[in-house]
Amino acid sequence: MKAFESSQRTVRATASSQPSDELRIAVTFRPEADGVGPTKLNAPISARSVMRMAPNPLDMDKALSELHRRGLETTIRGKLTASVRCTRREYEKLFGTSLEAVRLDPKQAAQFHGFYYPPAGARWNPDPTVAGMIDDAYIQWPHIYMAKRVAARRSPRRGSPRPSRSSRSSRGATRGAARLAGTIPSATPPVVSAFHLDVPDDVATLINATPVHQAGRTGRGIRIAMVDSGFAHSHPFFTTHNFNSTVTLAPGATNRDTDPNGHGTGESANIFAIAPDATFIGVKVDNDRNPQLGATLLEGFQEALRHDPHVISISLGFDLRIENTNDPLPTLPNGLVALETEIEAAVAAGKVVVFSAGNGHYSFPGQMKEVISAGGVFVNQVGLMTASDYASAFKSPIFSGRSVPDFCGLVGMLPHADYIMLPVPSGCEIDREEAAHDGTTKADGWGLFSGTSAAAPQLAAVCALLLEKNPGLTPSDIKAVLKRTCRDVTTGHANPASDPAGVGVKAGPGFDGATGAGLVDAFAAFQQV
Ligand SMILES: [Ca+2]
Repeated sequence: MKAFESSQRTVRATASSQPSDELRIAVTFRPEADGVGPTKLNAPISARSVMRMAPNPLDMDKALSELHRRGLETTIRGKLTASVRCTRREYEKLFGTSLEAVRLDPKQAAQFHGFYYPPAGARWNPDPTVAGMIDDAYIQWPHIYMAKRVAARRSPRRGSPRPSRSSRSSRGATRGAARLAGTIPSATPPVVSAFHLDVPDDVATLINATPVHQAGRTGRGIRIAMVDSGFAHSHPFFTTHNFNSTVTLAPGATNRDTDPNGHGTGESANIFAIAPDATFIGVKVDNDRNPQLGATLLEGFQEALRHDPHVISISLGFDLRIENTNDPLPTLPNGLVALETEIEAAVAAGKVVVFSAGNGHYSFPGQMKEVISAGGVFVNQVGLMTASDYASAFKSPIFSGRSVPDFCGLVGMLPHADYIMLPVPSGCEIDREEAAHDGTTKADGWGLFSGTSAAAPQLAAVCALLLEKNPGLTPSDIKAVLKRTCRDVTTGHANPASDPAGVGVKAGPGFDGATGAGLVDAFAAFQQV
């Protein structure tokens, strides 16, 4: 790995108020068999049925070259879907529509907050040649980072609001970080008074991975891909431990060495805590200069697949909520069907896919049936386990019978889930923002945080330990053995924001809605494979 360079402490560009003219689009295709594409199927797709949706690769080539003629450039191609980009004008012309600017709540921890999308009831007259060659083409929304929470809509707001993202405060923060950019983080965390966990040892101990390591299994030979903001693995914490990491750029992402947000860098330490010798493939999705040009979650997932990973860990997603309510969306938006299709195809190909359950979000893809949905359990100073009230738990109205989460990793409690001391680039967004309450400074390169963003990589790394011992395990074998061997969590409740009643699903003896099967026990599962 390279030495820590000053250029790595860049600050993510402030999202401009004007949506980008470059659109990020997911294209789905018609299968050969009966011609009904995934967005027209009107039903969830399963790992068993997904390959029936596979288009003829030659038809896919023809469709993409037709799109290319109209200005839609393919950025990356998946098994069943493709990602393309074009200008607003090209999209409007090709699909006979007009787009409007959409603005997301600036308090949401989203990739960016403004983009073009067809308004409800917009006209739609696609070019017949292109319409005859594809299933559909949907503009992709920005995803959100699963380290921060969503607030319950029916309970009173508490605490002070987060620092505003107004241009004035953003400029101030940028200046401050630039001034402090000479600071090289320490390989060891700062001392803070609040109870917390350190990586790697405390996380390995509580997930019960330490006896697995003592038995000689550390993830060697297993490829784990993590799709996230970025991975500044030249932070002295990672170089001191000599972890095996490579970083690749998804379409639109810039600079392998930086992570102005800090989310991917910090949460990736959870993987190394559990599977220190796994082959880590970081798929960076953020664009440091213009967040709106970064990779979509679909582009990131497609890039991850190109590296043939055994396990994919993603702490990003979407909050499928009826706007301004505490209620989940009853149907999957068509724009997310391409991502759903590609994930099901990956599971069908034997890849273990782990997503965060959300922090009060009705997370997608975390609510898909065939992914491992990572929830949260908090273990206190004396080892007592309780459901994290920061982590999501809900029944999915989209995927019938699906209860989120499957089981849990380690996640802190409301209000901020300040729980695990994680290494981040000094002066990055997380370093600056968490300093308001986590006992560290704004530029020390360490932050105390978690969220179900921490749980997904912990569970993904446990899966790697099991696969190292028994490479023949299928994704459903792994889910079943982890479920069977979890430690039962009987107290506490999940985040009220992911409960239509606004209370938070309760934990109880046996399988419960709040924690699923409970807290994962790496050694107990390891003994059974
Ligand atoms: Ca800090």
